[in-house]
Amino acid sequence: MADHDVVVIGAGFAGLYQLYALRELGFDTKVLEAAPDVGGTWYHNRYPGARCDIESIEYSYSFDPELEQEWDWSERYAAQPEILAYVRHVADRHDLRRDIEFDTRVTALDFDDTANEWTVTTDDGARRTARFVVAATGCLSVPLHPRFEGEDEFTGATYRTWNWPHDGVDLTGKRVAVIGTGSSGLQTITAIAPDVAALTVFQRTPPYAVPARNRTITDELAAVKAHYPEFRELSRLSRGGAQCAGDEPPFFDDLAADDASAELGRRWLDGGLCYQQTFRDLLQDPVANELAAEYVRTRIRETVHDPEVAEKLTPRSYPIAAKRMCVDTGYYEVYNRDNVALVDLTEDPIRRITARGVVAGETEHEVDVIVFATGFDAMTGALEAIDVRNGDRTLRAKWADGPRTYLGLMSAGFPNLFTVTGPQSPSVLSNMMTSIEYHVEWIASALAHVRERGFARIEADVDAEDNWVNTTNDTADLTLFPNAASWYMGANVPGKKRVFLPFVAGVGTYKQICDGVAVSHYHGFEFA
Ligand code: NA7
Repeated sequence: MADHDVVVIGAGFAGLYQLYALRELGFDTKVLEAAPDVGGTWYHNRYPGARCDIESIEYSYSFDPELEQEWDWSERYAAQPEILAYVRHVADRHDLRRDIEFDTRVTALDFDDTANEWTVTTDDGARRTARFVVAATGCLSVPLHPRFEGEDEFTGATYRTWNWPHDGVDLTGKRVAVIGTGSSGLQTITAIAPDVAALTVFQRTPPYAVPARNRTITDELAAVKAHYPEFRELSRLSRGGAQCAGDEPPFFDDLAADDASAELGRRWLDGGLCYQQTFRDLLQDPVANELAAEYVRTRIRETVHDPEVAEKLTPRSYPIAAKRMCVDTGYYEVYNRDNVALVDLTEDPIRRITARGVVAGETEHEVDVIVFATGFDAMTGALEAIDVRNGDRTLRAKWADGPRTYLGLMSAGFPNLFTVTGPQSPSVLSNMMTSIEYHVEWIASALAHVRERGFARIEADVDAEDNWVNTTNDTADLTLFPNAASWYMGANVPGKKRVFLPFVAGVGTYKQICDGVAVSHYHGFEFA
């Protein structure tokens, strides 16, 4: 008899809802969380300016209609403290903490093929057994710590955006270096620039950033609350798990040149990631993509006064939106400040860190503080950090050439182990909340199905998995995504196999496929 029906790993948005959903079905469920509290991403990422790049109206749970009505988001894009307050509120509201063990990191999962149960080992050496495991381990939860020569010699302070001190850091009057210009770097840079004495930004690849047009949303929220269920349903069927204002985007070739530019202008004025959906084929048609990219480049030139700096900030080496776009509030304007300097690492790579600062090219940049905003081992990192075994088979070995999953939900050879928003599902290409809720509910239904029929195990079929892996790779190859060295491709992690990790064909399409699989008696899954 196993200790639990289900162990869920992680108490972020996914783990919390998985606990709620399984509890509702009467499964004895235990959540194990490495951090001291709930929140996942939003527990850890407390750097200055940390903010979601999906709109609050969409980036929230839909499973609790009363909560949906009661909770008031203050801004179009919520800042980290507000999101963390929301997660905590949900945990308290549904009394979830009583089934969560905090400060407990799962280090190993070992499947007993005869007893059909997992042994879950944690960093305190404890072991517990569970019939099923759900890895709600997050897509961007394993931070990268690139090692720079001499880092230990630095006499100033170093911080990482991923685990920013909870009491904050007073950077007033300090000379600060920020390494990394993804979303975390951008938000940090924009937030701290007015306070610091000097800010030196070390940029390897310039991002494409679109304006957030952030604002208070009292009236908009009230309007959506009046028909939230219908609103959510549209999001579930949409491409990105969140809606973009206006009609279904046109195909680029259906537009006259002036109309195409006008569409880009309209999306730019609306702000946010919907810019990348200006044309339905923006990530398939290189001409459409280049037009959208050039539009942003022109905005950068218009905004940044120094043409040389503007050119360094201008992305040219990859298609727009093939790497995650950033949503900014005054990022480019920062470079018009006298106290901000940009170092282009493609011209002057970081050679080492010294006691006094960062040497890039031939120049030593003296600073008091270095902030690392250098990204994550995305999508596979958290699961591969756990030693997952079934006899002499390990998940790490199986995934050495890229993840292999069926629907991004299970991996053949590892029965009774599910992943929420795992690789080869839409996950990071979508509003995570929509994808999380879909997976949680799908997994809960699958477990109810297993129980009702008296089965002890569910496992992905190898042929179904091979088909799915081919489908996800083939559809990614139809797009411009593989033309960028992005974390979607694993390209930011030295030695990681470059394989496109998420499913590109959209949340609505994915839902139709997975709904169909469930209805057809879980086609492609084996039960015993
Ligand atoms: P990202 O988007 O992966 O950004 C990491 C940044 O750090 C990016 O600019 C990297 O450059 C840079 N980087 C990484 N390693 C190095 C080294 N060794 N030297 C210099 N620069 C480096 O992570 P974020 O945390 O900003 O954002 C993650 C997601 O969170 C984001 O997409 C949203 O979904 C929210 P590169 O581009 O690889 O050349």
